[in-house]
Amino acid sequence: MIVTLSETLDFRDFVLLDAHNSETAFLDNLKKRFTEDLIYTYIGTLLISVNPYKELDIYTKKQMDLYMGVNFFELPPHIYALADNVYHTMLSEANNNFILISGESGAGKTEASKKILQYYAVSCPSSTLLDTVRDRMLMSNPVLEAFGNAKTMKNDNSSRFGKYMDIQFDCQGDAVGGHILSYLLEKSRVVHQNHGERNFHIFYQLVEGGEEDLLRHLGLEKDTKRYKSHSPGECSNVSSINDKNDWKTVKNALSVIDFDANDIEHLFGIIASVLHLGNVHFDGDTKGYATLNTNAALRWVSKIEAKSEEVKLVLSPFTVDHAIYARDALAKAIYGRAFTWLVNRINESLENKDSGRKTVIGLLDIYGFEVFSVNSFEQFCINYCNEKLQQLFIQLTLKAEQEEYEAEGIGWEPVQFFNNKIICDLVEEKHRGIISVLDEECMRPGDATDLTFLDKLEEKMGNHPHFVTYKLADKKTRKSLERGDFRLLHYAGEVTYCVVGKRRRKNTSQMSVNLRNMFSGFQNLLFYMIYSFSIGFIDKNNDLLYKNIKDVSALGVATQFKNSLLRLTEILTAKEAWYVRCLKSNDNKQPGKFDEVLVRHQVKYLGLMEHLRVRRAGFAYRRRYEVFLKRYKALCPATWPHWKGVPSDGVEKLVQHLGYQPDEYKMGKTKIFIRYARTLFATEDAFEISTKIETCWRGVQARKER
Ligand code: AOV
Ligand code: MG
Repeated sequence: MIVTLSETLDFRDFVLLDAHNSETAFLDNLKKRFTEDLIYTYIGTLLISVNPYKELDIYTKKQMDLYMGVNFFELPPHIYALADNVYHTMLSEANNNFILISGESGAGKTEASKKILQYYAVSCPSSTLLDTVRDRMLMSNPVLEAFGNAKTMKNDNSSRFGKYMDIQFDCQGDAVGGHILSYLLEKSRVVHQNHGERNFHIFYQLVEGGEEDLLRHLGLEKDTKRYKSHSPGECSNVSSINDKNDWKTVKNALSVIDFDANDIEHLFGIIASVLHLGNVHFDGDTKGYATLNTNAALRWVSKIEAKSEEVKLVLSPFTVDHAIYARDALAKAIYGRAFTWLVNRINESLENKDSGRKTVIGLLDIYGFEVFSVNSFEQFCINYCNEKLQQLFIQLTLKAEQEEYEAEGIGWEPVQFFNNKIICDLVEEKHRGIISVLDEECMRPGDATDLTFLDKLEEKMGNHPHFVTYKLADKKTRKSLERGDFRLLHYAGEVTYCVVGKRRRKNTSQMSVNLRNMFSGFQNLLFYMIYSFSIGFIDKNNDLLYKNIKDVSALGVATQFKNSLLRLTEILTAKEAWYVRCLKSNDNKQPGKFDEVLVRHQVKYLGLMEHLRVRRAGFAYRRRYEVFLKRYKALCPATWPHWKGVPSDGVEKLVQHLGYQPDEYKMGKTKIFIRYARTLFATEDAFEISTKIETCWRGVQARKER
């Protein structure tokens, strides 16, 4: 298919436009396209997607076929075009790639990542053996979503864990395996949800959709309201969610991923035991200590595995509050471990044991930036993670891009941008950042409390321009703060974090020293629970169990998370990056509504205008001389079939032969830089035509010879 130049010069790629570079024009264009259900727009090869909140007829097999192997700019912008372009780059350059999908909560990241995976599943070459891998990869989604997603105030299917998935391809381009890394699951949701939110989907799916026999075996009733771990969210029914159907999907998916009946029984045993555990009730005795009477819920916990006598415990000398805390910690620990086991188990089923050379496409879909009326430790971690990804984006596009021009000796007027490194440092810097202070306070024996933690923060970072505590609140942001809160001025907006009673506890998680002592009173129950429900992810040796607990407590949760993000950044920077920036169209999940204020805010903080400026003033495309020459050498008699001289001279000959004007390109030290997409596009068209002519000519020759 050949498209004329005038057809390509529309608003679907901001870089192609010369005059429309104001923010208002940018938004007008997005809005105009959005109202026509054109949710995708490019800035060069970066894809912007605006959540339509309605089903569009653009994800059919026919659409996939349309985009397969077609030049990036030939067809209207689409997530399939990006997926296809990444795939072909990977194959032609034999390199590793990743797609960074970002945007705030509810912007459409998870949907985008699923569409990309579906595209590869349908469009890549296939064989019977590989069909299994591909089915498993696809089916890992509903399973992980069931256990790791939940309804929040922002999104009915909000990812409560971070996910990075490598899809591995062999040199023929067949998808041959995969691997998933998961990041910090929001375990606290198992025992508490804010009003209007839900626990993880799987709990409702099991209770609503589970077969009679299974529920009887697990001692569950078909009434989610009976389970205390589901309140005070109190919103088991959500119109956009069909738990019964989803249960069927998940059961089917588990069997595709090769979970046997035993695995499934254990897995749902755990889910049921977490539900029962939430119903375990403590009474206070005459001295105020917690007693755990024979309790129907606990009986079920022990009966599910039917391996033990009924458990009867008297917890002493812990108060009722402590006992509840320990119970919840246990529920979170069990669920967290089950989730880790699930990810490992899926990874086993996706593993490709063949040692042949593979290249990968990585998909990063994490929890988006979020601000609720009350924000606690989880939001702190999630928003910090988003700062890190924004920093990566800045590093790779705005910073590295401008540095590359300098390194290649290309004349360049720098484009200013806000670098959020200052906020990342505030959170993560060694010995000085918030996480370090948090760890210090958690590890400090004696009188450390949430308020001493806040005082330390005040002392260490009170002067930081992005940090506000209650003493300074009025001066810095003119908005007051409660004693017990602090505020961060994130790249994407202000967030007030509530510290008191939450943060430190959550950082030490379930495994603080005090708690460990408390667990010794709980020993039977803890050991029983983890021992009897262990399904391979915990050593069944009692000593090891305690060693395990001790190790976990040595590093704060936030520090572990920080380290895992550091490793993720290393994984990503070793690959070629592609970007999908998802925008939320409105805050009410309303189909077709474009809230200009909301979208403008996102365009601003995502740095899209700066990105466009760098792209427009700079060069849309760059290719190493060797790569450029290899692809297009047939277009010039001087370079065909081989160019024997220095590659840059060959490229110069080639582009002059093609009629490139001086303003269209620059020759760097190792690469050619092409200013406009249309230039490369025309070259690519010429290449396609020449390939077609050559194919025809070969056909004619062959017929003649016959
Ligand atoms: P998120 O992943 O970015 O939020 P999702 O991908 O879950 O957001 O999208 C939220 C909802 O928006 C989906 O459940 C769909 O209803 C709708 N939606 C998103 N993209 C599309 C699309 N391309 N077409 C139609 N509807 C769409 V979070 O995980 O909360 O950060 O943490
Ligand atoms: Mg998501």
